Amino acid sequence: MKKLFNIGSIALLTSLVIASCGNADQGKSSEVDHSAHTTEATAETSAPASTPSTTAAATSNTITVESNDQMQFNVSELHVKAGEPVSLTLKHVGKMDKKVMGHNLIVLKSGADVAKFTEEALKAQATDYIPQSSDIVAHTDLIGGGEESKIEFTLDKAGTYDFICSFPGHAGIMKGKIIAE
Ligand SMILES: [Cu+2]
Repeated sequence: MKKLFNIGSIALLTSLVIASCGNADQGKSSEVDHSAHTTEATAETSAPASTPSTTAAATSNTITVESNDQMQFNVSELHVKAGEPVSLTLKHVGKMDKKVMGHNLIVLKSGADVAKFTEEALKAQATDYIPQSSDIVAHTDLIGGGEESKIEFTLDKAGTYDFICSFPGHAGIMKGKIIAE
């Protein structure tokens, strides 16, 4: 029964330890310390409970990705189910025109040469920097501030797929991975 509380109580115990460090006048602080150490040691071997989960989005085939005037996507890793349709909406939450700070989101085939693709994209100004390429799984439109573009696609095979914004100069920062499971 005691083990059930291990994971959930790490944060509490940590704060107790911190509190006890700061409050030397607390008579029971050493007692708390001992239990904290024991619990932490157990938790370490049982589960990666303290792994940060802020960027690891839950697996979902309905996705909204935001892009902004600072040349950023708000996510770098997406998890979807393989073999099922994915509905992805790209939003530009900034204000700048697409000619200056345009964004798109291009999903590339697993194993595609991203650097090579990015070079090809540079030459494709006439088609909003979306080149004729067999490496593309799906792509949104190029959008500017306040706009959005929605696409649907299916990643048939489990694996890792790169996504980028192909607007000139953006792919180095505006990139990420879709993991199909
Ligand atoms: Cu961009």
